[in-house]
Amino acid sequence: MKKIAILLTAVLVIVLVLMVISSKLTGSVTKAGAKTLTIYNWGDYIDPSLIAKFQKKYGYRVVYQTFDSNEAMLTKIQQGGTSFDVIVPSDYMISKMRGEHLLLPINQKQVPNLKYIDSRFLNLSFDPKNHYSVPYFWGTVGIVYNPKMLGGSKITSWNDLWDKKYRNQILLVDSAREIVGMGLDSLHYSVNDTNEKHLNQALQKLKQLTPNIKAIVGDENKLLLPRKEAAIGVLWSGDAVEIMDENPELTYVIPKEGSNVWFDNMAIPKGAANKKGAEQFINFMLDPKNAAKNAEYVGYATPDKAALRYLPKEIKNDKRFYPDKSLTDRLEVYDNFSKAVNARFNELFLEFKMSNQ
Ligand code: N2P
Repeated sequence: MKKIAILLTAVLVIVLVLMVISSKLTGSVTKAGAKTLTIYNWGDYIDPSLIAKFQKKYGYRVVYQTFDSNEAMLTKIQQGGTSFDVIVPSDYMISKMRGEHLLLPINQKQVPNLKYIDSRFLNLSFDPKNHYSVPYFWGTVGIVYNPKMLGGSKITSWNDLWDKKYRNQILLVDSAREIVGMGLDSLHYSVNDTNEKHLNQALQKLKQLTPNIKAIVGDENKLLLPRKEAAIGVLWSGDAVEIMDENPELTYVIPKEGSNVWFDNMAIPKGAANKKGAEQFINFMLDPKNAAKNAEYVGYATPDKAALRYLPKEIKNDKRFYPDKSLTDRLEVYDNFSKAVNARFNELFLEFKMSNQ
């Protein structure tokens, strides 16, 4: 009898040890037994109540991490080490990651809510059949400013920013592609221009903006601009919405020389530990009510056509943030650059930043 008890205890111990080892290996089962879903998204880019709702509905534990540029996200994925289930790259980054085989195909059968997405945002050149990406938000790069602080002056172009009267008034978003792109646009070149002569001209032009720059910042712009620490911000459209909600004195403009229009997308990276959960999450975010709630919270434009009916008129009819196709057709989507060109853009941005210190 004693022998049997010892044997049973030994078997129990072995089973427990194996369970612990296997949960460590898969990495996606928590001690409580709930599977985890690891999301890697831009900062300030989701209504937290939706994460809570998703956890409750599907029983997953969500681990949520953020990044502030496509390039930072890519580096982290390339390094490996952490396995993410859902990531949110922009258009050109989807092309790059597809090219590097860093994305898993999405099973569209698991994402029936894809039917709610406006066809204007489907089958775009970076993922012609949406096999690897599902639209999340879209927007532009532009200028938010406080006319009152500028004595009623109106800003309509990138070149207005170089006006001497805006000394120490500008906050720039801390992102190479956007700022080098602004330099190129101000010279009436394409944001995708890689001609070395033009890039140098853009750098020289950007350096001339230095006296007007107060700081180069990330999401802090959403604190500083409403508080009138600066009068002008170069940033992404939805951040302007948040800023204008805090302080209605500000307004947003897409500069007349042109700008970038971008599309951010949910995707599943290679090595995802919970692909099924990732597809459930993607589908959940496309549910019209959830998409509307998210859009209202973060301020960015939703590509979810069925969500629009749940959004207040002032939001969905605001052409500054929901520009018509006729306007966005005149804007540029970023090309997917080679490693070398990317490195060149980063280098130019760094040199520009150094001249601001
Ligand atoms: C979120 C900004 C993301 C917009 N704070 C640019 N892709």
